[in-house]
Amino acid sequence: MSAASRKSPTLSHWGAFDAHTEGGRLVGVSPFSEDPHPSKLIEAWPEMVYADNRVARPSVRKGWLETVGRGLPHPGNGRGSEPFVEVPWDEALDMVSGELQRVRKTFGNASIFGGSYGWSSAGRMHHARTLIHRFLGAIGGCTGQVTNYSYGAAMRLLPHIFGDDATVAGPVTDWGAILEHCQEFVAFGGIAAKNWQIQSGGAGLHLFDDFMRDAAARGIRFTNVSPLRSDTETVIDAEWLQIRPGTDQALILALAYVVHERGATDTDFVERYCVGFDRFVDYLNGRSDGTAKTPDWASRITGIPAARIVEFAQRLIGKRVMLSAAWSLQRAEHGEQPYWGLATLAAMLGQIGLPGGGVAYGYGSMNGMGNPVYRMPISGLSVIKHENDLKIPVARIADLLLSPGETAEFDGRRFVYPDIKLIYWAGGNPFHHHQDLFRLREAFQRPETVIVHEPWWTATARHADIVLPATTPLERNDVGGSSRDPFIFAMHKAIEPVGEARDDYRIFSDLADRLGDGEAFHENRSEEDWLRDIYARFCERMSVRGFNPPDFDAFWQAGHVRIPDPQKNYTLFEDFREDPEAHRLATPSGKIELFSQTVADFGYDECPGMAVWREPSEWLGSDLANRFPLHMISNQPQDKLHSQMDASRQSRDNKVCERAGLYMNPQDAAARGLAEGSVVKVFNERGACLAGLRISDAIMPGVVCLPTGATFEPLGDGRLENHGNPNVLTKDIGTSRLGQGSSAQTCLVEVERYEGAIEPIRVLGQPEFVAA
Ligand SMILES: Nc1nc2c(c(=O)[nH]1)N[C@H]1C(S)=C(S)[C@@H](COP(=O)(O)OP(=O)(O)OC[C@H]3O[C@@H](n4cnc5c(=O)[nH]c(N)nc54)[C@H](O)[C@@H]3O)O[C@H]1N2
Ligand SMILES: Nc1nc2c(c(=O)[nH]1)N[C@H]1C(S)=C(S)[C@@H](COP(=O)(O)OP(=O)(O)OC[C@H]3O[C@@H](n4cnc5c(=O)[nH]c(N)nc54)[C@H](O)[C@@H]3O)O[C@H]1N2
Ligand SMILES: [Mo]
Repeated sequence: MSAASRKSPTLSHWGAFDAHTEGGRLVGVSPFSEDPHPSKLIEAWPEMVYADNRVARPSVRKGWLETVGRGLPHPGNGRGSEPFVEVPWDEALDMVSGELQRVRKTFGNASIFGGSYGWSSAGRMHHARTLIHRFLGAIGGCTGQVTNYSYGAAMRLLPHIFGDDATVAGPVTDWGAILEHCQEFVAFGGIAAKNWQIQSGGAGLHLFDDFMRDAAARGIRFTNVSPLRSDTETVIDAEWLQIRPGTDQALILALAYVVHERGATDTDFVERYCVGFDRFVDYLNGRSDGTAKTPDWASRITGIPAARIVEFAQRLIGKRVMLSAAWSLQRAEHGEQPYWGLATLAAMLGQIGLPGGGVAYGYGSMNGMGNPVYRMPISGLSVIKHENDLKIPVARIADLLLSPGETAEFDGRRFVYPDIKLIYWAGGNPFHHHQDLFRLREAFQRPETVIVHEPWWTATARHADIVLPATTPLERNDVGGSSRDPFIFAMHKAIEPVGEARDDYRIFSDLADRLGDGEAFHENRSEEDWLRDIYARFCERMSVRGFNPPDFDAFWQAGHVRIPDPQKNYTLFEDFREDPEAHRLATPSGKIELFSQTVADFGYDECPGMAVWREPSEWLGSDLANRFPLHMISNQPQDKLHSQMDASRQSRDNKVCERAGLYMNPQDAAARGLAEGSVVKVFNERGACLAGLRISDAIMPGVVCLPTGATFEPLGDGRLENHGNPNVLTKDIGTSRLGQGSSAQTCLVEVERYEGAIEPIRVLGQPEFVAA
């Protein structure tokens, strides 16, 4: 290595790695030496830090400078279509602090929307979303967001059933217990290998391949209940049960019907550990609503032959069964239902609390789900509490902006949408994550000012008024790790900030100083002070467990510390099963609530007090399917994290004609005369996007799949998107009034050959700039 060459350890949501630099420039990466199956996604870093779409300097939308920036009214348009003007940092910071001051004085802190949902980057200190909440808390507060896009509906539902959300948020029964004891692993939505590359907070270990190899060797039987075969494409030889999207609950109810009819319900279990089974049985056999949930009934809804449903149910009887569902299942209208249904079925089979059996949600959805239970005790800066504590359910962002003063319901409560005058976002990309993006685009025109911190010119940055360039983790020091991984990582700054980028911490510190709240935000601490503090708190918590990590300097030098592996496998609800009195659940009854009086009392017909089938507004059995006969799944992209790294070679190489690939069954393609590799138009009443066609028999007929992540590129002022962003098509409604989660998977479309002129993709470069 030459004198100017260096290797610096660091971490991202897609894995730990060493950053290689030469002469101060990032030239390559090598995976963390202890990771058995590192993700190739880390290879995108060198091109991403210098990508064409980096934000180089603070930038302000021209139309904003000429209106709100001069004390004139906001005309209600211009975002996302006007050029930017670059300004010096001091001017930009004065503008942002002046605007915050004006808005909080004139309209109050509740008119500032600082929910700022999004993944930010790995690293505990420089976690943008935490920092923005700390900053806005320090200056008097804001309107925030609760729950998440990942499993928001489940987060609210499951505490009513189990007393908390551990079945979805973890720790769940680990793979060790599953491998040793499980016979039948049922995976609704599969356990997609692509998703295991990712861990929020980053991971040193990618163990999925090893778990799958072991499972195959032990002959554990896997059933992939999904519209996509690829959801279990690994060494396991899973049986593929094709199901119409959004109909899983009908299948689950029919499985329960067969189990009960065969006298195989574990009555001891449902009596001793659960409440409400009788109410559920009345519904199951049709006594309460006139419809028995038979295999024939479910077959008409799901498209699965009745005989196959019977055979499937019989296979589960008398076996050690793990019932699992991907988080995607609840990202749909009535997404609460299949989760409640699976909990009920697992209870009927008497599996809950048995090693390797029961129910849990999210195996395969993210790297650490099912890992040994490390409970890595690492936490970053705290947020500052404030009086304006209204937090809307995260996925109701467009409703919030479009309907100030209106009342909405959420998990048994009512709240009123405040009138938002200023949006502040750091570490998230609503023009990636939200549904019905043309509606969001309209909603985003409403406030007077939109401020965004971003390393890259994302669609959200392009729809902002003031964009401040943020550093990437490679350009700062940090400490990282995830509760689901055994490592705490020293994240060394590898290169100087690119362009004029600054850390979010420094930006917020300067703003807080300008607003007179500096000390509350930064406590006069430097980056190094905070890193030592984060590490000291980690050491303190580990020493209570009898493990004494090395001192900070030794840790920093080594690059990581590994904490001990747990001594035994983990089984969720094992203690409750052993002694339901001593380990009462935090539900009103202390037991598993197959019927919840609390939920019933909310009076939500779409989410009553127990697991039921409710028809979604869009599915292959609805009238709308006559006009839009294809169900569109928009799953997580294999070649990036959400919209992050869309400009990388890995992401671009996977595109078809520069656009996201739309997967379609050969039958559907033939019926429409569509050719592999051609540009198609995907459309419904909400909008349309262009995509590149991929014909594949790994997807069932009647379903198309357009993974998320293509950067939103509207063409003109209409409702046509150029790049293959599925969220111009998805539906923006809550899962139910209970969960109010995202309903991204509830979406019918039609696909046709695209006859118009094909414009090049421009959104992965710079926006337009003009002089002031
Ligand atoms: N149709 C459809 N839509 C979906 C989903 C779906 O299944 N289907 N899934 C949903 C799910 S589960 C999720 S979690 C969301 C994800 O949605 P998001 O989390 O909003 O998506 P990301 O692209 O990860 O956005 C993170 C942003 O933070 C920026 N960033 C990274 N590091 C820093 C930093 O240090 N400072 C600052 N200021 N910014 C930084 C990145 O550049 C990126 O733009 O999408 C949701 N949307
Ligand atoms: N590579 C990569 N990995 C990721 C992410 C990423 O962006 N890239 N994002 C991470 C994040 S934030 C999250 S929350 C997790 C999400 O984890 P998941 O929600 O598990 O991931 P998805 O890929 O959205 O969905 C998994 C599969 O569910 C199936 N599915 C969809 N709808 C239905 C349905 O109605 N019924 C049935 N039976 N199956 C259905 C689809 O075929 C899809 O492939 O992934 C994480 N992992
Ligand atoms: Mo997510």
